[in-house]
Amino acid sequence: MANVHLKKEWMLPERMVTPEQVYITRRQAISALGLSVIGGSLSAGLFAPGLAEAAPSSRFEATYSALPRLKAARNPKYQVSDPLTPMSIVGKFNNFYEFSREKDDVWLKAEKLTTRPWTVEVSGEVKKARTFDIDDLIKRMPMEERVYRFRCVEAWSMTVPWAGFPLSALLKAVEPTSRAKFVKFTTFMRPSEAPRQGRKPWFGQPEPFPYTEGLSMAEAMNELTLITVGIYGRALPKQNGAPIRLIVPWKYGYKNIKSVVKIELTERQPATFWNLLGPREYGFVSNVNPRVPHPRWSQAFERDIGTRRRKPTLLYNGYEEQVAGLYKG
Ligand SMILES: Nc1nc2c(c(=O)[nH]1)N[C@H]1C(S)=C(S)[C@@H](COP(=O)(O)O)O[C@H]1N2
Ligand SMILES: [Mo]
Repeated sequence: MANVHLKKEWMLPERMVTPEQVYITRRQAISALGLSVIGGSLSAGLFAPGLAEAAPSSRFEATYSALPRLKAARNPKYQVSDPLTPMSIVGKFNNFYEFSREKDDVWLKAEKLTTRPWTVEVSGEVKKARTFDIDDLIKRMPMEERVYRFRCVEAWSMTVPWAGFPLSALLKAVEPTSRAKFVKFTTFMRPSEAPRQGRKPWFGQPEPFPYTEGLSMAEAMNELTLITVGIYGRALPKQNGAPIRLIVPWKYGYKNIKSVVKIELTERQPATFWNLLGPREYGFVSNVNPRVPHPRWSQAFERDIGTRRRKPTLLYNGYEEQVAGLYKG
């Protein structure tokens, strides 16, 4: 089993991202209570350490090998020269804030998520709004496998084979109206399964669950935009966003919303989770761009979580040919 405990020093947790005012508010609140806080370790000290070390890796293997296999032929058009990132890493290094602020215990905490029955409502500015049962949807849509690069805003990256179908195929089926300008995605809201969703605001703003994301119609219709139900030839593991998530490989990782229950076509640009939390740090568009630093770190390089190599970040994460046209002018 590959070592999944990555060095911490190059990890830039998105939790550091909570807007500066929130931290200031928390600090002031804490000092007002007469508690002491040691600078940067503020958030680290407040949360229990990950459970991954304590759990046997056989638990991971067992859960993973119980996932149903998916039939999806690899589309040779979408290949990447970087080596694939092993599932043992992809499945144990996750951002899924409904379950944890850490990365290495999401796979254990997400076990609680019920993924059947599961429906996805497709509604809003469409002529044929519908609620799909996940298994019907999988049967109905043209399934394929694509190897994509994935780049988190925290400057780590991976390369994996996803299975799914173009979002455009689903949108065509519901017939968007001429007023549809954006697509809004929403994750489940179930505090009984995902305890962080029920957390009371604590010295500052609450996190705006359910998690939401959005794309413009043109981005949603782009050939690369993939509704994803599988990885490495099996159904998605819970920690990776079972049973259905979005993959938009030219955008930062947080746009790749997990465990989607609703897809809504809208006239107006929707609010999104990270943009609500940190509007100055997380824009709506969020295209991977090595020349545009995050306000608190450079985006010029990234760390591959599989090979652990540092490599230069590519404009649009290497997908310039497919998407540059969307952003001309
Ligand atoms: N619902 C939901 N979707 C989410 C997140 C989340 O916290 N909740 N995290 C995002 C972030 S920041 C990243 S980097 C990717 C991580 O996907 P992975 O765990 O499959 O690598 O999921 C994205 N989708
Ligand atoms: Mo991310």
